[in-house]
Amino acid sequence: SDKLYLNEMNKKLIIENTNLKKELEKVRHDVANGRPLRNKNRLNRATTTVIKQDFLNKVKNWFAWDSEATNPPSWPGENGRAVQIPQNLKEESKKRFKENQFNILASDMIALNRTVPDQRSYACKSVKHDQELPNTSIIIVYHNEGNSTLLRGLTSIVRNSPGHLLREIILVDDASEGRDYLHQALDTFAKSLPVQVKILRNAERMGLMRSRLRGAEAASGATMTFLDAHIEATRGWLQPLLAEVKRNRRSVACPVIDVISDETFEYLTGSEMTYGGFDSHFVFDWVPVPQRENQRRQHDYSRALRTPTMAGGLFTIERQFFYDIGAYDDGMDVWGAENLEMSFRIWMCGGELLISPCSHVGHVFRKQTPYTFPGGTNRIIFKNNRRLIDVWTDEYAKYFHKIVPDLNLVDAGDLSPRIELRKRLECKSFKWYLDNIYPEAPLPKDFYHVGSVQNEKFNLCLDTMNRKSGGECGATACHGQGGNQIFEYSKAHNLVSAGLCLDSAMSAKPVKLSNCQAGSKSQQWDYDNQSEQLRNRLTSECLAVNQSNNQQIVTAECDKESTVQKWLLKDPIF
Ligand code: LR7
Ligand code: MN
Repeated sequence: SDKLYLNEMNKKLIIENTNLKKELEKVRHDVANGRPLRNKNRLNRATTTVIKQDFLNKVKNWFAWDSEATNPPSWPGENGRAVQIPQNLKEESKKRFKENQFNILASDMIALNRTVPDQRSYACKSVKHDQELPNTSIIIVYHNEGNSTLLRGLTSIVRNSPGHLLREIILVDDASEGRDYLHQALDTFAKSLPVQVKILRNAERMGLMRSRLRGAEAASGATMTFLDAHIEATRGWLQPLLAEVKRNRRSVACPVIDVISDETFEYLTGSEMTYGGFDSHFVFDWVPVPQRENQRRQHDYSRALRTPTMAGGLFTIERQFFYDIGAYDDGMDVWGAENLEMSFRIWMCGGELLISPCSHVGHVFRKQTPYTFPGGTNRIIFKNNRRLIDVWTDEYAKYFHKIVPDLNLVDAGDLSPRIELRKRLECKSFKWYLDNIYPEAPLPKDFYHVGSVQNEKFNLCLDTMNRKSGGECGATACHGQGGNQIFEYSKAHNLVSAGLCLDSAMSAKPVKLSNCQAGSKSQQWDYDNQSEQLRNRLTSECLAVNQSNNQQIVTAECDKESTVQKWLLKDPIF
């Protein structure tokens, strides 16, 4: 079964792709006519029973870990192109999508060493890196990962990293179920790589945080580079990350994360104009890089961005600094919230979190997780979030508990070790973080009121009804539970909930929830303490309960006597 996988791959390619068939015929022809093979000495030790030896030699050449070796451009997915699934395999590819929540058949059709376009800008290519960079241990944890995605990730790392900078690759199998290929065949593949690979296998599911902790314990490099298991590293990806850590050992450096399509495995360049933030519910989000940050880096787009948060999966950190700053919270389970926890911690406790625009790594973005959350998704996510919020966000913890009241249904476990850590490291306040690192955060900061907005006569409170931007604002019976009835009345005179602004562009029409735009008059309201009215600055009309439909909020000509126009700012959180 030596090189079984590789042979399997080629078998598939031969059978499934007619272009490839032609390509292979050419190779056979070349070999038969005695044309020399390139890089003979770099060939792998692969053997096969399926494919003739002369042909295989050429194929092995293409599989060389040498980054110069390229495949015929007509091969599926080459140069980052989308894969076309043949008609007769479409049904199967759909059926098997849920195994990984991506199209594993598309991935299987792509060579492990496919090339993707060099993602670096001209400015990045001309950066001269220090020759003496610290080395790194790559740490990849996975639970039930696809085969070709994992192997292509490993291949891309080896092909695109200077060998002397790769201390080792550490794989942590987080108790994958079934999936035979993750055992002996993976061991064999790992042995064939020109880098030391350690494979640790958890006896029980530990979740990604504790798995990464286990991987870190086995690492010996000067730095550690954490990666997800469905990635493709691109040309020159590693040096910029290591250079940042060398410049400042308290820097944690992320690549730009490019998108590998979950359907076609097309390689799409990620934006260098967005970086990490979070939404109004403390969920990681990509947000536009603000002007202030581009000014700070003097519009040199090869310089790293100081990002408020990281996505979590892909970053380089000095090995000792990882521990100095508190590693991971080992009380977190499975998935989620560890990315913001680490982001807040890095900034608040004296580190620096960066995205290097010169480092690009592709990641298969999935719409859902393919694996289980033992004990229930919500319970785990809420628990992790409590461990993030309750330890790191000071007065905002109260706010978060109000907007997500269900948080209180779960046990956060023992927080004292993390609170202790925060004290020991003498970390700064969350307010400091918001003021200095993430002033654009969608959290109430300068406000008159955060709480409910209530019409007493009808016992109705403004309610987002969980609607998205463009939806109508609603009103429901005041329940005092917070959630969707929490609104901020800001000093900029916006009424904000879930990051959306109450917007009344047209008189007498239902009031909408829109993306907030600084200075937009349709989103500005003046509250009159005396008359208890909220007057819109664009239409000069007043916020009112729709008399013919209680659930709806409109504006109407201001009338001090009108009971539907009277609003009280109640239940302040801060
Ligand atoms: O129980 C588990 N055990 C594991 O080993 C659950 C997961 N895992 C592995 C999993 O197989 C994968 O290799 O952990 C890795 C991350 O899980 P994904 O790929 O299902 O997560 P994701 O890509 O959807 O999520 C992002 O957010 C997570 C929050 O906990 C992690 O920080 C992921 O590493 C992170 N991924 C990225 O940052 C890539 C860019 C995505 C974005 C935005
Ligand atoms: Mn992932």
